[in-house]
Amino acid sequence: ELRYPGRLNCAAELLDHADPARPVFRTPTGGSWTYGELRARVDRIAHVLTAGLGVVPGNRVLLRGPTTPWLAACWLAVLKAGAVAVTVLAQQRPHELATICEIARVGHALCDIRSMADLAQAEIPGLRITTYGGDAPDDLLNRPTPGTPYPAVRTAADDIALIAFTSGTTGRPKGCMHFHRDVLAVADTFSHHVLRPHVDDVFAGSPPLGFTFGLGGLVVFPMRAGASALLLEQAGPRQLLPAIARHQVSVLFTAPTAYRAMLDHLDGHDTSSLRRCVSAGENLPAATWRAWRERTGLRIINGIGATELLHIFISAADEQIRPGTTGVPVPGWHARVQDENGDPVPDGEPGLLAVRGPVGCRYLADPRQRVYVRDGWNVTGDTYVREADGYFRYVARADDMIISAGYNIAGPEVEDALLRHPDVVEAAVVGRPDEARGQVVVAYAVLAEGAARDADALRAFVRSELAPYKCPREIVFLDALPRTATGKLQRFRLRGRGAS
Ligand code: 3SK
Repeated sequence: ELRYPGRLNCAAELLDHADPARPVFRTPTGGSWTYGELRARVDRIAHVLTAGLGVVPGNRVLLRGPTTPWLAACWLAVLKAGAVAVTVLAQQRPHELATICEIARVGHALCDIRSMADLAQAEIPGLRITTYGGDAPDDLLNRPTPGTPYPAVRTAADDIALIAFTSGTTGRPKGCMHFHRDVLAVADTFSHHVLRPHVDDVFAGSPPLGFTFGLGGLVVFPMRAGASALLLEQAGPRQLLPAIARHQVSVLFTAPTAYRAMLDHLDGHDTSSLRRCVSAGENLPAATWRAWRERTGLRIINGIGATELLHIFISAADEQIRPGTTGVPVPGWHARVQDENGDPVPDGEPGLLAVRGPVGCRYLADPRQRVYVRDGWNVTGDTYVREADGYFRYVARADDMIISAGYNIAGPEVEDALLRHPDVVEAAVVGRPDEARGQVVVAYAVLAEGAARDADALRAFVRSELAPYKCPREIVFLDALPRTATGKLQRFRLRGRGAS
């Protein structure tokens, strides 16, 4: 069991234990910050926040900007000053920012000068915005500071450190409150047991710091290990692949779609520095796992995480990895599959995934808390099967099950089959209401450049892979699938499209 002292400031913990001379953040242009430099910059920002801007412990501070060392430094400074970081995504639009600020009662914002337009346009009443990275004398980084170390506020281990927002794939955003100890707990469970990082590791990846997948993978995990991270503002497959060799990246965090896209551009790129490749955010199809293994020799570490639980809670390391499954509960976490009444279902049968561990869901003033947390279990909204030997296999999001003529069909299983076809780059499968059958299976597919849009041939291919009742009645070709800012597929938008 994890034990933390009653008084704990996670930012101070992350900053103070590494060798100050070692690198912590690198940038694609060759910039590098040491732990000592990071600490000095965090202290300067914390002085400005408190003495200059009047932020006091418990105040909520919105953080917005591309993935840079300065954004990470702002996040650490807010926490070191005992305030609460409210991280948002650079893609979030004015009305979303206004809703988040209203829910979290945000009073201050630190915003990269380049990400100001939408925040300014949101005209949030009472919000005091300070930019960073600009030339103005009142820019965060140009303000005078005492230049002395900033003593970390002695927060309690269960004081709130951050509020991470999730809209899931639809609906009003929910703010998930996380404690100082939670930040360390995700590093001391998933990262410690599955990644087993060491000081020479270089972390990199695509998820932004406004998504807890990225915050953990690119700031908390490397710092907890005294390692370093390459922070990329643009982190699509075309930027990631060359960066791996150039910066000797050893731990990679990205999503299944990016692994698939990287496979298409792998030729000529050296990935030999990689020793860990993490995939989360969505289900990882076994076909993608196998193709990556074949081309790189590496086993992708699949994982399921949630903003509600901060990071990954089911995964597997090294030889434990079994393609087509997510893995086993990370040490420190417990998981089971249960029915709608909260009763465990037998192994081998699908049901709702429920987890317990060092981090729990705490929605900020939101009645949906009662839906997510039932009897002390966090019910994630995913349908899973627990196999007899304890491995957890993803079936679908609970609302992605299609019931057609009495058959239960998991959309992701049909997507996996489509993705095994060499022309299919992305696929999404939903149920469309149908008078005779209740629902029929409809697939949306994105094809490789130049591939022929031949729906009949694709349907024949799926029929050769799966039972005929799972075969899509219709296949619609799209240029891109609708996704959230964090890259999750928005099936509800496809369900709303109707027939083409
Ligand atoms: O939402 C997710 O899928 C996720 C995955 C890994 C870590 C954190 C999160 C929120």
